[in-house]
Amino acid sequence: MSTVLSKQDPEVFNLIQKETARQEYGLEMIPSENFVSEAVLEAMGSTLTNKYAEGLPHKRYYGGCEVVDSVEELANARCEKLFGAEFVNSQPHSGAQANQAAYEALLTPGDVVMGMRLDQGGHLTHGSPVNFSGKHYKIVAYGVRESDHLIDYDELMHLARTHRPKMIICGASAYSRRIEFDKFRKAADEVGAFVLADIAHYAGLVAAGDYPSPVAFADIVTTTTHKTLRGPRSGLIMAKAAHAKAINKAVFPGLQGGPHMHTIAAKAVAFAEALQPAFKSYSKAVIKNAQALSLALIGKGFKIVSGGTDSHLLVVDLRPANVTGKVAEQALDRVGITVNKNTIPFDPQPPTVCSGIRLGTPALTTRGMGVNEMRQIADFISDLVQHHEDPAKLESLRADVRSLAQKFPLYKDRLVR
Ligand code: DSN
Repeated sequence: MSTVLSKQDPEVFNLIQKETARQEYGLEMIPSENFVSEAVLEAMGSTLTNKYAEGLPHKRYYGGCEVVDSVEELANARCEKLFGAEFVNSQPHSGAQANQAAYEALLTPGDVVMGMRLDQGGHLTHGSPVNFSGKHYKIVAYGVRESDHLIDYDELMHLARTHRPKMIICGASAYSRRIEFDKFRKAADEVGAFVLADIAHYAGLVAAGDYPSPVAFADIVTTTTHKTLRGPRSGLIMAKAAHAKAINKAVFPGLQGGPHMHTIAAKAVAFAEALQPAFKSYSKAVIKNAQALSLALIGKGFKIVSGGTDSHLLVVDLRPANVTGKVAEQALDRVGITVNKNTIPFDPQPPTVCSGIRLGTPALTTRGMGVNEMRQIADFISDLVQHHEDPAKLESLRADVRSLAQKFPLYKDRLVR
């Protein structure tokens, strides 16, 4: 394969080759990652990266925006259709920026906000003290019940009545069960709060109708576009029309400068892909695979947080296996299975160690793997956890992982060898 980049800058070309090979020959099980189509990659690598377009379609601060105006309008229209949203702003560079814009649009620094605890499945931008959200707003955190690891809606209601937040955030990055968005609306209505639903993890499943949609219940819905939605690395905001003006102002000039028009084009491509019937089958397969993986791991003696999953991810409690999340993540990395260590609810370990790992099926499902492969992977994980200090076992598992991955080619044509 001879490319302009390989000749001009072999150093960067070779690093990209290495990463492509890592993705091709390993098993990607981080639930927030996926593999985009060649069409999405092409739009990302297009001439649109050259264009400044601060402002909104037909109201820009730069000339020459007639083409990118059409790109942004197309992306917004496709997104509105996909989710049934009243309003879309597709300019946020990523999920954290989308959330920041939602805070800016609805709140004043110092306001009380409720969000899910990070160590029980929430997200940094939902009120962590090390994030802008926890620094600039008064955060009241809710969590899950210790008995079943499900969101404690009674606690949520009680906290809302006690603290009278201006905004309640729902959404999570390590919660495998269905979120009852109507209950968040009810709690918010009782105290006059806004609802922000962050569906970064679930967006693809929501679009396909396989996970509850918050669109009818939330004032603002934010998401990334690169997880289950399988688009480029980016974000977006949907909302009730009444919030459109405040959101537009918060994104630009409030927080961002020029929108990344090449990424907005790639989002438009991904939305069109998600509107196809094949995406519905994909979404169902993602959940079926996660459930099969969960059952197979339970069969091997592992504990799964909340006992299973209704979505694309599961959190494995490794305490019965006597290893920490940190040790398991590193050992899995050595054999080519990529995961991340994760706290389990009420974790006795610090977040740098963790008692669990978070597994997801969006990426493996994209490359065509199904239930049989999930059972095989559960065997790999179980074997590895038991023998993580045995170099010969690690070597043979590494070969098994590579051989399974090779049966499901991904970006093979992009590899030189
Ligand atoms: N960092 C993402 C995740 O891995 O879940 C959330 O933004």
